[in-house]
Amino acid sequence: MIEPKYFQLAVAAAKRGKDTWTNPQVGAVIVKDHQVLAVGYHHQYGHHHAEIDALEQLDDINQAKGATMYVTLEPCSHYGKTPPCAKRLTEVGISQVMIGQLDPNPIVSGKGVAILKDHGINVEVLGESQGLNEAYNFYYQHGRPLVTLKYAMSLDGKINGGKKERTMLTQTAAQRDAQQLRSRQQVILVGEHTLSIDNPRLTVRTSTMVFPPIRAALVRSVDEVNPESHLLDWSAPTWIFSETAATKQLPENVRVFVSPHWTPSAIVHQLADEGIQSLLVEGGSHLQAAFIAADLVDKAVMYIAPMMLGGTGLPAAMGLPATSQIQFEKPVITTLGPDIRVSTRRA
Ligand code: AOF
Ligand code: ZN
Repeated sequence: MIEPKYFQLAVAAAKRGKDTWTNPQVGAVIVKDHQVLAVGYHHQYGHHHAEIDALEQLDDINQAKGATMYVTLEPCSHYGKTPPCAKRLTEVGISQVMIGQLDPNPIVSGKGVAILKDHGINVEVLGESQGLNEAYNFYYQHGRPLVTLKYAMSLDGKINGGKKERTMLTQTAAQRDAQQLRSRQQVILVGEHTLSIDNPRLTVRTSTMVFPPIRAALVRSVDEVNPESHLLDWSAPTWIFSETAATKQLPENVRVFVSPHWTPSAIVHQLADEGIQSLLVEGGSHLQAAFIAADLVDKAVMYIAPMMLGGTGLPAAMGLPATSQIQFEKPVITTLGPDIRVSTRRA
């Protein structure tokens, strides 16, 4: 019988995984005679999987004999960076495995369960992601990254004070929150105007990351990118989507993708080919409108600052008439210092 409290423990452990990069966050708990013997999780991309980490927490590997493992994701069946977890569970004598969700990754999907069952292990699958690995699951379900639109605006819908330089609208708490949002993304994209006017760093400064998000920009010509742009510094990898190839030397952390006509759909599919599961579109308004028009918005996070910028012709949150309508779920509204965050997902 599945006991939810052990799953909750496994989910909490999974969430401790940082820098799992394109791998899922996974937690595992070993239980015997109503006692929790070990709790493990996937700490970081390339490190042990959660099941192995849990086995390593046991005082003695013989304790695994006849024990039940609760694991948030189906144990893997493939030889990747580490040998298959399902095989290891059969070797150490685990007798029951309670699984949160099947692994949507086709290299594993169903095969892990099959290995366990073939060895007489009793397997139950809850069939729930328990809120974990939203982008990972989305990627395997839809074959493309989960796209989140993020922007900050004034009460009158303006995103910039119009002096051809960056306007900070929100205060510290909202800025920190936006950093947290960044830290959960694999790629952060901006358009040409934002690149030249804001000169963003697109880095995560609230925590140190082994695999920081890749910074990306859509430009007409990579040769025209200001060599002083923060995006060309070495703090994280940078991908540039350009209509023309580079004729100048670029730093080694910069990759250029060339196509005569980049559309949101072409960018998203290029990212999918690169195995990218989550994309944050940070601005500016034209780029965001293009994603809406292409019907490529899965989530939206908007920060609203309690000010009106007034003015005529100031850049507004959406720069172009977006030709599609997208219905979103009832948003979650949070106050962050003096600012408001509205966050929602596609209905
Ligand atoms: C598990 N437990 O904790 C994780 C799993 O690159 P590798 O070799 O580490 O394999 C990555 C794949 O393994 C990943 O896409 C997913 O299918 C599975 N991740 N599986 O049993 C874990 N992180
Ligand atoms: Zn594994």
